[in-house]
Parts: sequence; structure tokens; C-alpha cells
Amino acid sequence: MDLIWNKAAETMKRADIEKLQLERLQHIVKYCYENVPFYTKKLDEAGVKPEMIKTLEDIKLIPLTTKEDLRDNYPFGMLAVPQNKIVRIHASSGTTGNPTVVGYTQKDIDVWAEDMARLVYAVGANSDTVVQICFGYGLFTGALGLHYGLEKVGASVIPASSGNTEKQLKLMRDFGTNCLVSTPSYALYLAEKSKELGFSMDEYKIRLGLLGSEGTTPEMRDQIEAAWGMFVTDNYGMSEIGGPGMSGECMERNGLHINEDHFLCEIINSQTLEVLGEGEVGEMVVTTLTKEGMPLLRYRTKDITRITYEPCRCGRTTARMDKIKGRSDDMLKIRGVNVFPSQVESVLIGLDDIAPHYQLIVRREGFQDTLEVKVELLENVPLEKFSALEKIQRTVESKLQTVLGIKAKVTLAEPKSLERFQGKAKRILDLRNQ
Ligand code: DLL
Repeated sequence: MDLIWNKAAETMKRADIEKLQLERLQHIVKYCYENVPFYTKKLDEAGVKPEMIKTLEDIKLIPLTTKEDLRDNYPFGMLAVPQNKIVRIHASSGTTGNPTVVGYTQKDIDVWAEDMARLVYAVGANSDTVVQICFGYGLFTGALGLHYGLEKVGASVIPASSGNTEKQLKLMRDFGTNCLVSTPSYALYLAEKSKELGFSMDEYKIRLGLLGSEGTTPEMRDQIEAAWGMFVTDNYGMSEIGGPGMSGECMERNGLHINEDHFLCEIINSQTLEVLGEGEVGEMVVTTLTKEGMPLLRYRTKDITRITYEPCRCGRTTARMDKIKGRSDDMLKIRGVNVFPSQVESVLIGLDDIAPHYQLIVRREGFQDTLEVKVELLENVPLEKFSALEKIQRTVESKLQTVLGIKAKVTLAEPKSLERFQGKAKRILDLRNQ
């Protein structure tokens, strides 16, 4: 079956994509320069005039934009249009300081729905889909982003929002929900809770999981698929650039297709800021090519990935990014070694006796950083057998050491004792600066 929503946009020849991107880049740089005082100043200070953008390579002339720039211009300093052209406002929660705010014009909302429609249609969502959106409705972009895209392809949308897990499960059974939208960790928690409540998985019709907003290792994805008997795809985006809809997997699941007619992505070395080539791993930087409300030039995402421009077996020619490896600011530097939580996850999930719930605790002891990995035991593990527990602990420690290259202390937690999350999971507790 042909699962391409917008053939013209998704199967363009590379030369045509690049031509379109250059036209749009030239336009958006001029538009930002003329309408956002922050960019007028930033480009003037860098000695860059919009006319200097003659090729896609010239994007390097433009200074990078950071989350701090958005915070400094809180709440509406980055908008390129007057308030009466803004029809929606979202914001990212953030952990410290002001949230980052994003404003949309009607055209931005329409483009967003189109981008989302492409991604959900690519994995089979259509008018036969009954989808339950378990992302929080509100300032978070996840719920409304998926909502509009799914309505556009004709799906029946259940805006369940997040929380109240028992009720979510009831709705799924009663409404015959066949598609789930949530974070990967919540998808797993829903399955666990259903089992705990004594419902058989046969009572659910879930076949497709449009997951995102946090990473999943292939191992975690396998567990989620096995728990629900569903096909899971990964969707990526961030509130600053508009929310979900920037990229997502097709049925091949061989990278996330980028909606390149609306987003121009680069990979940089986050230390030297040098632009890297195709296939090289680094921090992704995004320029929104068509945003009216809050366009961003070369926004530093802090997300680590790489990009390929090889056409995909699915027939799309759009660039694909790898699943996010981690965030450059999530990356833990422990005794000089870079550790991504995703590496720990891929070790844990392959092991017997261990549940897919964990926490990383980093401490400074004297001048040394230490890593503790708290892992949760499965319910059938006999807790009274000390030697068996010791064996599990040693196995996990040795596997972690092989993969991470440093020693981590493993502590075993009782079944169901670690925190469960309804939104993004918080797995790292960094106590080094306390
Ligand atoms: O999480 C937007 C979104 C909603 C994407 C729903 C997909 C589905 P923020 O709350 O601003 O926006 O968080 C953005 O979350 O920079 C990544 O670090 C992380 N992230 C988002 N999607 C993925 C993913 C939304 N598929 C930040 N894999 C981003 C890994 C992801 N990390």
C-alpha cells in the first residue's frame, strides 16, 4: 500500500529539495532580519546581510540561536508578527527559569497539521484509526500537534490527555482504541498497570503506537511491542521549533524522515561548532524554513544524532536522522567518559530478571565521580535468595562495564518500587553539584 501523504513534497529529487530549501532560506533570513529585532541585531553584529546567503552552504555565516536567547526574550520577544496574527501559544515546561514560548499564526498551525499528517499516514494511520492521545493537553505541544495531524488523515481522535491510568485503560477497552499516542515509558506503564488490574491484553485492539517526546532504545521498543502486540514508531520534535512533526519513522524504521521543505537541519560539533558532514554524529541544529509566527535560524537543539540523504526503501527521498542518541546536556561525563542513559537502557533491557525501569545517580565522592545504576527486579525473582540476587547484580555490573567503559555500582530495587512516569521519564539524578 502506498503510504505517502504528499508525494510532491516527500519524493522530490535531491536537487529540487535543495533548490526549494535555498529559496526558503533566503526568504526566512530576510524575514527574520526585517521582523525580529533580536535577529536584526544578531546578524548586524556578525556582519551578515540577508543578500549574502547565495548557497545553502552560506547558512554557516548565520550565528547560532540558543535556548538562552529564547529565555532572554521571554515571553514574546522572538515573535515576527504582531499579537493579532498569533492564533496559538505553546511553551515548554523547562526545568529552570522561564519556559520557552512559541507563537503560531494560522498558517503555522496548518503547516504543522500537514507535517504531522505525513508522519502518521506513513505508518498507516487513516480514517479507520481510533487513536487515544495520552500526552498532556495544554502548553505542551505533543497532544495538540498529534491531534491535528491525526484528524487531518481522518482518524477518530480521543483526547484523553495524560494521567488517570485506570481510566485510560477503560477508554481503550470500551472505545476500541487501536492506536496509542504517548511517551514510550507511559506505553510500558499502561501495559504493566493493565496486567496488575487483571485485564487480558486480548481485551485491547491497540495495533499502532505513535510514540515520541523521549528516546527509546530498540530493546525498549521491542518490549513495548511485545507487551501490546503493536507496531511502534518514533516521532521527534521540540516545542521551540513548533513541536512534534519535524521528523518521524516510516514503516521501514530506518531513521526518522525529516520534513525538509519546512526544516533545514545541520549537524555540528557541539564543542567547536564546526558543521559536520553526512553520517557524522553531533548536535542537530534546525532552521525553520516557513514559520511565520516564531521563525528560528540555526537553533541548537542539544540533541545528538546524524543525518543521511540516501533515499529510503519506502520511496521517500527526504533526509533521515537517526534516533536521538541523547542530549549533549544529558550526556554524563563520568571520570572522563561520556555516558548516555540510552547505553545503560540497552544493556538492562536485554537481561533476564530485570524490569525496564531504572535510575542513574551520579555523585562526587572526594575528587571522583561515581555512577550508581538502580535497577528494578521482575516480580518472579525470589527476593529471599541472597546468592541469586548477588549473581544478578554482578551480571549487570559486568555488562555495564563492557558497554560503558567505566565501573558502575548496581543496586537492586524491589519489583514495582521505582517511579513510573506519565510524561517524559526522569532517569538521571545528578547530585554532583549539591
Ligand atoms: O517533546 C515535542 C514532541 C511531542 C515530540 C510529542 C514528539 C512527540 P519538548 O517538550 O520541547 O517537545 O521536548 C523536546 O525532547 O529536544 C529531545 O531532547 C526530546 N525528544 C523529543 N522527541 C524525541 C524522540 C516535545 N523521539 C526534547 N526521541 C527534544 C528522543 C526526543 N528524544
